[in-house]
Amino acid sequence: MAALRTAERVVALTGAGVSAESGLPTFREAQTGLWARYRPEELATPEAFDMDPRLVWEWYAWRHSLVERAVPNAAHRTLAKMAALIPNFTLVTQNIDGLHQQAGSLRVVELHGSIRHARCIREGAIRPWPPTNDLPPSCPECGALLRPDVVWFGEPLPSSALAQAVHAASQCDVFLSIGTSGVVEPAASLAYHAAQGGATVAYLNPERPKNTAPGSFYVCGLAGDILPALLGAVWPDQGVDTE
Ligand code: BJW
Repeated sequence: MAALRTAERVVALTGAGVSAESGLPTFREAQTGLWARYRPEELATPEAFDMDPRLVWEWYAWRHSLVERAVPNAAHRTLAKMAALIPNFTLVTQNIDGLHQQAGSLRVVELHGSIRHARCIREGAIRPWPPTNDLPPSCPECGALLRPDVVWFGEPLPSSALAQAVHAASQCDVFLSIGTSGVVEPAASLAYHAAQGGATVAYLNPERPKNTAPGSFYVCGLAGDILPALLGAVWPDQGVDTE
């Protein structure tokens, strides 16, 4: 907490746990209903899309419908407030749901893309999210298949987003890893870059992530509880978000 009070450069890396309290399932928790028989890791791959684009689109169409109904929670709102209080604050997210931006965070570094748009597999052009009554959808310009504009396993992350995240992590005073299991690379290594650069690293999660950076701290709890409490403790005049 003392480190955060005096920090000039802070990086927050968020994962699916930050959106859990907005009603969005985390990536690795059991899926429900129709989707209970599939592992997300097997659907979020270029191979799955090549084999059965309709199935992969149906999964993303379902998730898109959840995202459209979701609203930011106290964790998203608190991170947006922190950005205004810390001289150099970088919010890096693995989430594709856009809830940080909806909560008022500007300059969000999206490592894994966004479910808000689609992309033409032939030209790479970004297209609006298509109507999902006839799946898989085609590019309105060239007729090739569209895909969700997200990063699947085995695909490179957007180079500028990754470079920004690595740079910010290597230079920061405090690195907060929030609501992520820390199993997916290269996002999981950002905490190690931060620790190597001398930052105080803390993991905020209801369960201890598997690989934690040397000398790091672990705070057990839900993001929607811990982050407002942290904000209230470090900046008492900000009040605590209890909604
Ligand atoms: C709460 C909570 C509450 C619950 N409050 N918390 C090095 C070693 C080994 C393997 C690799 C390596 N480097 C690369 C790899 C391969 C691979 C990888 O990491 N594999 C591992 C699984 C072993 N990585 C890649 O393939 C990446 N690409 C790459 O490296 O390319 C290199 C390349 C270069 C040049 C040419 C070609 C290639 C790409 C990774 C893309 C990941 N994509 C996904 C899907 C995105 C789209 C979508 O959402 O559908 O991203 S996979 C999925 O995992 C998704 C997530 O963003 C990501 C991380 O998941 P996250 O957020 O951590 O979620 P969960 O569910 O795991 O955890 C949630 C946590 O929240 C839990 O701990 C809960 O307890 C907690 N929680 N409620 C706070 N209320």
